[in-house]
Amino acid sequence: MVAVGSKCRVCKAPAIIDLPRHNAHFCAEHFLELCRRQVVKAIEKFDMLSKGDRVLVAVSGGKDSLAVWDILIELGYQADGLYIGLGIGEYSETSAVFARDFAEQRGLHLIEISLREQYGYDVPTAAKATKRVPCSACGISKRHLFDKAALDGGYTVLVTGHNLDDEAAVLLGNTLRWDVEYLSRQLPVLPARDGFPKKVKPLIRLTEREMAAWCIVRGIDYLVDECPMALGNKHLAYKESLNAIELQSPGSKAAFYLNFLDNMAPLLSGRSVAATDGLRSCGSCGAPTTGDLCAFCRVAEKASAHEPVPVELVLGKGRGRR
Ligand code: Q46
Ligand code: ZN
Ligand code: ZN
Repeated sequence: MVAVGSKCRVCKAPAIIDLPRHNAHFCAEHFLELCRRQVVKAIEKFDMLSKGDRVLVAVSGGKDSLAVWDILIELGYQADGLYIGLGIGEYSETSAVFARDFAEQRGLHLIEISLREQYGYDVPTAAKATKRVPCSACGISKRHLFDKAALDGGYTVLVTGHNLDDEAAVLLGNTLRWDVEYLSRQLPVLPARDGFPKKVKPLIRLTEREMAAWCIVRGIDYLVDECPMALGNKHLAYKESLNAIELQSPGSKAAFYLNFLDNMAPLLSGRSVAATDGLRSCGSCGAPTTGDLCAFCRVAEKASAHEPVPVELVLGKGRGRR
């Protein structure tokens, strides 16, 4: 991770990581400090959280969501975790173990929801039954259950572990299509509104590599494997393209996304035409929707009536847009 003999920029102790975009090396202690500082900066700048908030962290068992939960607890926030069993074969079984172990070892509260046990379907079956790409069926299910768990549990904010790489990749995709609607909604904070909790992304100033390093230094075991459904999707290709640019020109990725937030997002504010008025209650679950039934209930209705589909049948079909 770092050249032999490199020294920490702050204390001159042997470095454990080099961060080309900061043009510096760091020891373990000062690397952790830098990560905490970046999270605090994001939280303060975008008014994401206050100490009185009851925080619910969406936890997947991967590095980002466990790291953000860990950092928020360290920073003194009151934060519970939420894990959703998506039924994606071995990937889901293993990810659940990492999420549970993390919570148990630290005495934290983890809420668990199983799509199959509680709603009678899983992501592979939903993909097949609704003829959607798996990530689209998955996203609809996760978003609905995150919102519901946050509101039912009386949480004031829902936190997700989206990092700088994730957000920059989505931004690249939206920019390549000049998708003004998506661009105008690509913000690190979505305020609470009727039927939706406030949603925030405190890791937007930290990269995937930094979050992996955070977990290693802090002794957090996480699921390294990507979801098998993500294989071959455009999002990964965008990440690779941005990494190639970053290698040539360190700091480009952060500038691309963070300067978008500073310079471009304000120009787009108010451009979203997504229906915010005229929402009514879903006839089945009561969630806000434009139709009679919300997207989740439509997916759940079809998928739960379908015979279970093994994960291998729908592998590598790619992810929908966010
Ligand atoms: S879990 Fe679900 Fe992701 Fe897997 S099926 Fe796609 S959306 S890739 S973050
Ligand atoms: Zn140091
Ligand atoms: Zn519904």
